[in-house]
Amino acid sequence: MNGAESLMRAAVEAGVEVCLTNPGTTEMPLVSALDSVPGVRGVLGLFEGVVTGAADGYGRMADKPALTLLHLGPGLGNGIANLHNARRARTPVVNLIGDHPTWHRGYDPPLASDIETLARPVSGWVRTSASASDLSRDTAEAIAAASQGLVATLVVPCDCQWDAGQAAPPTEVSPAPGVENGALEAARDALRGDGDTLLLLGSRGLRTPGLGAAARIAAATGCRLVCETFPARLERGPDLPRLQRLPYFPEQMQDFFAGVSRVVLAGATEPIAFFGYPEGISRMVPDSIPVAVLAAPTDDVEGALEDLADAVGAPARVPASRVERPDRPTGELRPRSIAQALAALQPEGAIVMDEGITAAGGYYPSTVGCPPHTYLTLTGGSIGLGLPCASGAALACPDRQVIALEGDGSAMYTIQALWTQARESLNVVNLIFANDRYRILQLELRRAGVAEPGPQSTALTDLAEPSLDWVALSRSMGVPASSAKSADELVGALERALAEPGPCLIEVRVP
Ligand SMILES: Cc1ncc(C[n+]2csc(CCOP(=O)(O)OP(=O)(O)O)c2C)c(N)n1
Repeated sequence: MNGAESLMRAAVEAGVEVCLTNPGTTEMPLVSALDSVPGVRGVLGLFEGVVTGAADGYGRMADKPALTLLHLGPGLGNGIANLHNARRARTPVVNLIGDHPTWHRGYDPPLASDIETLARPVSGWVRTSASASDLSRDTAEAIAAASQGLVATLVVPCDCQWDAGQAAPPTEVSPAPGVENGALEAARDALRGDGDTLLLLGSRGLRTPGLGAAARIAAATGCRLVCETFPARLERGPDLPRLQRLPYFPEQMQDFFAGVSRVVLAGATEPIAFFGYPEGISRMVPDSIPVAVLAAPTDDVEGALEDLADAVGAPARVPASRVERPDRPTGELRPRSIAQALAALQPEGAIVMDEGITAAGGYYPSTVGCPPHTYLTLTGGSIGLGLPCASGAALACPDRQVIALEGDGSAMYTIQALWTQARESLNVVNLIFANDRYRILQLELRRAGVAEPGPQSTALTDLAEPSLDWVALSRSMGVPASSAKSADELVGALERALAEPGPCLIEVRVP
């Protein structure tokens, strides 16, 4: 058994099943260990942003890490934008970064760089293995660290992969910590106060058990249930409470908090403006509104919500109130009709990855009446996550229908994900909102007071020259595709796509 094989065995023993990779020469022993040690499915991504984004989607849905296997500093560098999103989502991910043999690094060969320094801003755990005999223990520890909701990065020099390795037992994963002393009482007292109290949910508070407890709390206290603007993973469905979602723009968020008496945080952090503007506002909850922290995102949020429900004397069960699904839309394509088509057709168990930017704005409110589904969003604002993340979710949940809502500008960052979807027969319907522009940036220009953008501002936010042919792009990577120019065409294309297994792309020609 060489070091690479000992690493792969440690991964299998810790329950790892998938290795997403774009490998190179320094990863060859690890690539061949995927053959000699059965149990880990190797999946090729044609760009590292696809690999890391898919690892994020996989980890969010599987609740355990996938491995990524990347080629030295440049390979990691290409994957950093989506590792940033994974870090913000607190997704378990284990990066294995191949490096030159330990005795070769000092000569500064062309591909040498400071890998740990590249890894640190996106990783909660970083280590470089010192010898082959350390690889299995380092891997077990990386997996245990990642399982706490971290990106863990292990740099694996090539000689450590090919030298003789040894087995190590799996490392125990400690359970999420309980909440701080006094947190439960503070939250309970806040919920007993008069006025409009918000229970702001995030992290595991957005899973079914946490939402069930939150519904009980709301039934007992009359508080409003709210979720973060960009949840990593939110369970939705007719038996779950309908959460209001914090809006995106700061002025909308300020309106949202106007009249609120107090806020209780359960797995969410205090809301901060996504961007700072000249008004100089960062904190979205005004100073006059007290904020009680029931549980931090990494705490046992579900347990804390259950305890809080009991502490406020909540009923054991809260009856669900049903909402009708809309009819299929007809006529012109508009953001509202796109949302309505999805609300009418989205199947039970769907996993929806939303990187639709401006065209998907209506999706969340329109789909309250849909059967149970999971909602994933762009946690770190680094676009190019949607298609990879949807692919990773489909790898984790092959029996579920995945739907990617995708802006055309965002899609172009990691469009190679389509090839991986085709090769792995992933059940993803990709909706590309083809508005031929970076519409959000055009809105931002207007918000910045630019009434008439100049030629450069126009050119730098416009994608129409030349226009992208999404159907051709998709087909070239093995994914069947069609185009929809009206609501009726979208409904027809969606119905056909949802009836077929495997990936498919619909170019949605947003006016
Ligand atoms: C990695 C990264 N680069 C650039 C940006 C800046 N940015 C935010 S949204 C956006 C354009 C999104 O365009 P599209 O996906 O077509 O959606 P639309 O705005 O048209 O709805 C850009 C370039 C970003 N957020 N992340």
